[in-house]
Amino acid sequence: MRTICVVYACVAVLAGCSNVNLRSPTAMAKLAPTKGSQVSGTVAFAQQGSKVLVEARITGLTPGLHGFHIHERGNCTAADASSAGAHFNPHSSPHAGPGASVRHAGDLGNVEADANGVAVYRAEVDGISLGAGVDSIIGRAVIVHEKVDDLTSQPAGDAGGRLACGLISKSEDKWF
Ligand SMILES: [Cu+2]
Ligand SMILES: [Zn+2]
Repeated sequence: MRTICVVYACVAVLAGCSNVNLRSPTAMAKLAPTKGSQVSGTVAFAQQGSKVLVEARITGLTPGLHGFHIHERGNCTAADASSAGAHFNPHSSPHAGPGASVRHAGDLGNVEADANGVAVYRAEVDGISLGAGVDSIIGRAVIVHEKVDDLTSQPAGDAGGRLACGLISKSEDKWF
């Protein structure tokens, strides 16, 4: 009984200051610049039913559109982030945009930087999850590119070099 009371107290406190469902898994990626880049940022993920809400804030960009993807390997160690591999593509689909019914699961489209080089991104994405199945993005990487993703060129939208890379990790459960 005592345990139950403690849990309720924690949930009540957190619910007051957060609109994220406490039962939904969340994950984070901290984007760090590749060699010669100034681009950094944070990406937050929250499971919302069968979709994942992706929210990002990225700085140090040139104004305009930049390709934004989940790549298959959670390895940002190479100076150019080539270690993160290709786009996350568990179902061997062609490259496309986030609105397409057939696409790489990791195709998040583009972020758009303003005149100050700051991009804010928010989208509900299907085909990925924060669970344990083949669609899971935990342990993979997020990449921001030099150029616009044209959403059609194969295999990666002709988005050019990799400006920042971040490993996707499950957020710590702070409420228990
Ligand atoms: Cu990419
Ligand atoms: Zn792709």
